[in-house]
Amino acid sequence: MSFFKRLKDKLMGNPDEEEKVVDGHKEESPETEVAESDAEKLRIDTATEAIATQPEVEEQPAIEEPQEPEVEESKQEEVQEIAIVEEQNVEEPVEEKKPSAWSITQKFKAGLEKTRNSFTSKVNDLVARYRKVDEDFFEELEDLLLQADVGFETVMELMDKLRFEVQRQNIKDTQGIQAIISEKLVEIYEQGEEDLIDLNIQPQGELTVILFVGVNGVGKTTTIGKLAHRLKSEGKTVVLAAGDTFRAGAIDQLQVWGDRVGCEVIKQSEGSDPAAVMYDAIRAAKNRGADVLICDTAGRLQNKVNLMNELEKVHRVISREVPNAPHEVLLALDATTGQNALVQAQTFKEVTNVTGIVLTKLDGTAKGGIVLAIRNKLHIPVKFVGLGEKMDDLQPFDAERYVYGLFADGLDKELQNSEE
Ligand SMILES: Nc1nc2c(ncn2[C@@H]2O[C@H](COP(=O)(O)OP(=O)(O)OP(=O)(O)O)[C@@H](O)[C@H]2O)c(=O)[nH]1
Ligand SMILES: [Mg+2]
Repeated sequence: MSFFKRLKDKLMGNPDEEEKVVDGHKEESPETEVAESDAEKLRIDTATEAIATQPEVEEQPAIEEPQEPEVEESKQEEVQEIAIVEEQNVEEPVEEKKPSAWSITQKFKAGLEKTRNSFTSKVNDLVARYRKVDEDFFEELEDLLLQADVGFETVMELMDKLRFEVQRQNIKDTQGIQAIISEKLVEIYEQGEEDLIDLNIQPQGELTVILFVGVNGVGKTTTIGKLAHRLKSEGKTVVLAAGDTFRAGAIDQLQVWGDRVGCEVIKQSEGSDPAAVMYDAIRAAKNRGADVLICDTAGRLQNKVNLMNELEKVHRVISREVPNAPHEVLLALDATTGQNALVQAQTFKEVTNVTGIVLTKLDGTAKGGIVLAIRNKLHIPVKFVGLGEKMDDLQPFDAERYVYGLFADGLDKELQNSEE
């Protein structure tokens, strides 16, 4: 099967396994229709984008409408409050419906928009300027990849593969080079050691403990909320431990997420010993027969020895109370900090047994190539990526969807051509 056929199956899902979800309701229609509808979606998405890239038509000046009488300030506040409550209600987890493969693909596409706009437009520009593949073209391409934070080793590996492929297929023209880059990037990402992308969840009836670590502001607490939502939607009972007793407001922030997602939050007062919170939380989780306990911790600056000691203490308590726990130590890294994220990861790796990385705020950077650098440098799997601030914007990392996010526009054509 060709790369693009495989890619298409992955991005759109195997129609035999997919459930058709229309406006939140499962449809009982024959499954072949699903395939058609997804292919249709690709066409529509492509068409919509083509329309979106048309020069904008100037809007007609609006006819002035009579002004609404001014609402008193307190009333306005009331209205706003109601709006917020309604918004939260919208986010309340409803009867869970499985998102379609294509809708997850679209999340990657949206989350990688900044990187795509910056990187792909430069690649397009390069392709237009060069037309023919030669050594100068390769060198400029190399620079572009380095600028996108892909990382030196990965870029070198990719360039070797590209040169080889271009020679093998006797490619002269720069058109279509994006497709080959995509194929080779997926190949690089998926080669080598088996990645443990799936969370190490214990068998039914046993408690799984997940510890989050990372420096200030990288998105630990937010990610915990999103992950709790994801696990709950899989039918698991989740308890949260407010282990960040250091930063003012941190406990309340986790409580807000707990309320939103519908999880119990075990907490003590600000300034108390985080290890004691963990102890309480484990007891509570066990008493309630919870499946997963997710532990928040304070943002740690890696040079503060006492904070690192504290982390070790937390770890000790957890492993004493639950055999083989924590089952996951997830390091949150902020994608917008670029190469600095790699430095943080190295330090945390030395202090604690990091089992996976959550790369947050991928939507906020134009240098989304950092995913590849992390993989190459650290050999720790990127288990999840943060693609936005909404509850369902945390997605398991997926090399194919990631590459699609980088090159969506170029790949849509290839995917359509590979229809048969
Ligand atoms: N755009 C975007 N913003 C995110 C994402 N993840 C987290 N954030 C934002 O990042 C900010 C910091 O997130 P927190 O969850 O408070 O970070 P933290 O690591 O718990 O911070 P400390 O508790 O201070 O250590 C918040 O404004 C989040 O909304 C993401 O994937 N995309
Ligand atoms: Mg926090």
